Amino acid sequence: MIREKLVKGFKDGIVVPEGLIAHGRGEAFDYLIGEKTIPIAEKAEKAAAAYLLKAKNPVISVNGNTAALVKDDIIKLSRIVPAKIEVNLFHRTDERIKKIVEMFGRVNILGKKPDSKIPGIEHFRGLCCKEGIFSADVVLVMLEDGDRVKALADMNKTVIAVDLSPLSRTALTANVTVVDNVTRALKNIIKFCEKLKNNKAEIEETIKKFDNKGNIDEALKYISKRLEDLVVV
Ligand code: PTJ
Repeated sequence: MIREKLVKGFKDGIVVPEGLIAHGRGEAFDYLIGEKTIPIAEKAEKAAAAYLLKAKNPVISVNGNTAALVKDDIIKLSRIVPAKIEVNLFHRTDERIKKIVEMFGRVNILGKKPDSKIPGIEHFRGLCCKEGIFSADVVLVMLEDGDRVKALADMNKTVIAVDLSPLSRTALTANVTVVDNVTRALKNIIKFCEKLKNNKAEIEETIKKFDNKGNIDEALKYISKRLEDLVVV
């Protein structure tokens, strides 16, 4: 079903060919973690919810793959936080931006008229909106390019990344790395937002306790142990 959604997105001009390749890479890591949310991902999802709820101007960044796969969950999450949504494409064309904005129907989406630039990122790839990503304190990115995550971190933003590869530059640069499939991750982040909303003490405690580097190490250990357990001697 996930593949079919992406293929349809590709045929409709929402997903780029590179998005299909990226998905294949993600699937390989998903097999390695057993195609389920592993405990360390759940920890990161709770931290992601805490950071989003604490933020003053949180923004959810949307690309072709995430529009095709998890549009409804993005809308749900944006309402519960509440957070702005901005279409921000790596392979940017006005036509794709327009199509993705249209997919979201009446929901207010930024990105159509960029008026700012992420410093250090090549012109088209760095375009963004002043009231959205440019001024955001917390940005949620999913299936994102490493350079852009580094550029956002250099702007002192807290970056939450959903990326199935714990080895990607995105995963290693983000402040909160969620090693999970975006199709499961958003649902879990929504669940934690519902739980943490109005509980300031638990939000603070979750952020204080979260150790991203330790969490990524645990993800690698989990994969390694799983492979060892799968070996039939
Ligand atoms: O729509 P655009 O123009 O913004 O382009 C989007 C892509 C995805 C093509 C672009 O951002 C890109 O090239 O991304 P990368 O650098 O290929 O990184 C994608 C990362 O997402 C890889 O580390 C994959 O393992 C991971 N990934 C792929 N599918 C999923 C995933 N992570 C979570 N859930 C998935 N379903």
